[in-house]
Amino acid sequence: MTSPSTTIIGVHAREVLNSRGNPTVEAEVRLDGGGFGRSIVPSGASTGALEAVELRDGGPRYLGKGVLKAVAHVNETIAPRLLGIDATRQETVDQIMLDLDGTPNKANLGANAILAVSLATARAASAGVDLPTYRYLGGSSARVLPTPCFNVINGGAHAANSIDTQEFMIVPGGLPSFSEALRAGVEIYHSLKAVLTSRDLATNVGDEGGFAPDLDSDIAVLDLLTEAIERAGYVPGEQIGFALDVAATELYDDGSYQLSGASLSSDEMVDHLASLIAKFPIVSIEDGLDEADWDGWETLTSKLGSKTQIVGDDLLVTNVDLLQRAIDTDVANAILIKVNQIGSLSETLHAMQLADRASYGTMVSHRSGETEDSFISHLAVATNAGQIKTGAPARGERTAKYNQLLRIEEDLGDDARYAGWDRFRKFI
Ligand code: 2PG
Ligand code: MG
Repeated sequence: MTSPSTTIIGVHAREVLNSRGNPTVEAEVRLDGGGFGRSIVPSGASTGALEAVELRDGGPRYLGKGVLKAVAHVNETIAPRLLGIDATRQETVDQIMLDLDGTPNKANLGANAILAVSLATARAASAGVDLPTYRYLGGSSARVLPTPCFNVINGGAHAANSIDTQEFMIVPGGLPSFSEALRAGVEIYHSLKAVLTSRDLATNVGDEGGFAPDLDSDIAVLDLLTEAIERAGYVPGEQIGFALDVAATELYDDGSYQLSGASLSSDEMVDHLASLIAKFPIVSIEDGLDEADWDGWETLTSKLGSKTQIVGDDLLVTNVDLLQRAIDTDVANAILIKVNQIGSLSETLHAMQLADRASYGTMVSHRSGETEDSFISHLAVATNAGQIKTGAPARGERTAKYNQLLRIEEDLGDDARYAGWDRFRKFI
């Protein structure tokens, strides 16, 4: 019996739209044995300065946000070089593209061009060997359904409201399975809407599907969420915890942090976060400080790192060199994983492997500008990451990921394990 052939015979890209109505790159890869894979690249709003370059056309078309250059790079430069390569050799495929680009940050071809092909290759290869993508990438040990962190209140760069902290997430770690956790998240989301309505607060939503009312402090938001959780019949601190993404790089201005009308030093920010942890069951804090404030991050980690997860996003941008620096200096204890921050699947997996070796947590993440592509759901299970954040349990581009996790849970059957609180330092 011969094995199915996984040789690449076609690579094609086109311009499509993301959830913010901006263009993005979609790529397709075809194999000679019939395998086919497609992927679409997401896009951030609160981006780290050291992220790989998202190539946009400029000019009047789509207000400068067109991606025809990146599309042409796939069709004219990348495609001819990948024909004849075995799609199951992901490292080879990615390395060919990195070499073609030749820059440290993918500025020539664009990380959007490279990533689209990288992920489509993995999809085509899994189709070529007739395996779901999570199993193809993760092998027989892939079976952990991640704990979802639902971003139910949006602020910062993701909403036009008065809330400075970017994301307030509810974390149903105390439920027995992923599907039950999802149900709890949905029930609390609807309960939150009722609480907002009863207070005459707006129920419009931000970029990630969470509500975007005007509230004037982090405590006011967390009090509201506590009420919503209780009204839905759940117990905060037992079944449900909180996670924050402060996205503090966006709040940092001229040496201080502008939060809820106050101007705070780095130490005062840490004190503020410590006071929130003391009052609420917070299991994770992402980007509590600016991406360049490495000294502050050391203080943040030493003061709060034993009590809660400290996640580096803009600080680490899914980059092994920055993660190594964090490990060496005892900064953070978890890394946010965003495929388009680094721009290829192989490099994403390298960052996750390094994090694992250093006992850093890994939270797989969407972007605020998303698409119907649910690759990250497969990635989270393949790597047993144990955590995912992909917005509120509402809006199609967010539910696409949660729905894909439901399918994977069903596919795994009795083998499925729910991460629950496993990956968190819970409420110490
Ligand atoms: C973040 C992300 C995703 P953006 O900061 O973690 O929630 O936002 O995609 O805008 O960078
Ligand atoms: Mg973030």
